[in-house]
Amino acid sequence: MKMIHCADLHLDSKLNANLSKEKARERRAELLDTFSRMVKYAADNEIKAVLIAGDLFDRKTVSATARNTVYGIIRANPDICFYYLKGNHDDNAFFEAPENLRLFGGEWTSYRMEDEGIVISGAELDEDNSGEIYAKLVLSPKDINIVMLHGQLSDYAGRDRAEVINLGALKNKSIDYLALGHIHERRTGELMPRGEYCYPGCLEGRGFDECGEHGFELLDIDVKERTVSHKFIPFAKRRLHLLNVDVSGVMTSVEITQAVEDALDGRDIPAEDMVKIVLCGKVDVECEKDPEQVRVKFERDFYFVKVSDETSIAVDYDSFLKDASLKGEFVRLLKSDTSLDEDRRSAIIRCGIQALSGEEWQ
Ligand SMILES: [Mn+2]
Repeated sequence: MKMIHCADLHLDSKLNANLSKEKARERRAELLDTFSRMVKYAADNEIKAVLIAGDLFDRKTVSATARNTVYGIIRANPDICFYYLKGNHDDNAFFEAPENLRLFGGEWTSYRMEDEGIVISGAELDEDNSGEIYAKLVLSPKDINIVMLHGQLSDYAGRDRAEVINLGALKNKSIDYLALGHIHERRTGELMPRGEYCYPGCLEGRGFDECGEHGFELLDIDVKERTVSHKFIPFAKRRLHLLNVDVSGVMTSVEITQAVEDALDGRDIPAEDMVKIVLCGKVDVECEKDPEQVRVKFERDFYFVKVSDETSIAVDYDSFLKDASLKGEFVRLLKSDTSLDEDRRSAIIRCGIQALSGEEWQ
């Protein structure tokens, strides 16, 4: 008996932090399409249940397109049962829920799968119930118990406000698999005495804080042996990559471009992926660097490219010590200004040198 466990799809995200309006729209369509592909995977592989552990949608208000598409996909697959536990971004959008969609509420709700001895339980955490809800969870040790929750483990600093899941309070509850949602990277571990917990991570990465492989968890339940095994299935259409390029010592944008090219050579990044190039290291105050020129050079190689200049400036004060030019005078003046810290001083020096060299400020 196989099941899919996914979470944090964030369908209908705005996605406008990095992407242009057109690309954001295209990417939104892709997120929906990945959900659709996942359900097709379920249908093709005789998977009978899809667990969605929260954040199916990104916002309280869901677009008609996203809602109708999701309803349509669920209705078109009546042989698959969808178990959907809402997360902190989801609204109660399913007022006319398809028949094969199982929902949960603020108290524990359990669904027994026919003839399989498998029970799927879940509760939607909020600030009122999250304290005492664990004591109310009573499961039979004879069943194969799958429990769904959405929230963060206490040792993880989430960026969104969400209820904390008390893993300790879920021990010794006869849980075989704890299907979690909220943390966007895959994470799994032991849940004593007979189970495991798992965050599958988000189905598609959306920002550069969600780099690497994304997908869902495939559960294989052996009803006779009473075992639950699970493995990660990479499924995202595109991946995001962070490429740190140390450009210390370079003097021109051409050299920076070469350094990025060398760094890219070592990574096998497919053309359909998204790349953020981070320029780092210390560059000379007179280094001519134009991040936009670097971006334009690589923008056709990938679906999306962003260049972030995080270099700091190395000022070789000695080389200006005896420089009689205006540049030398300018550097000496700033060096003697004790009200400036080193970062600020070198930033001003860089702007000044560029201005004195007749270049645009950056
Ligand atoms: Mn989420």
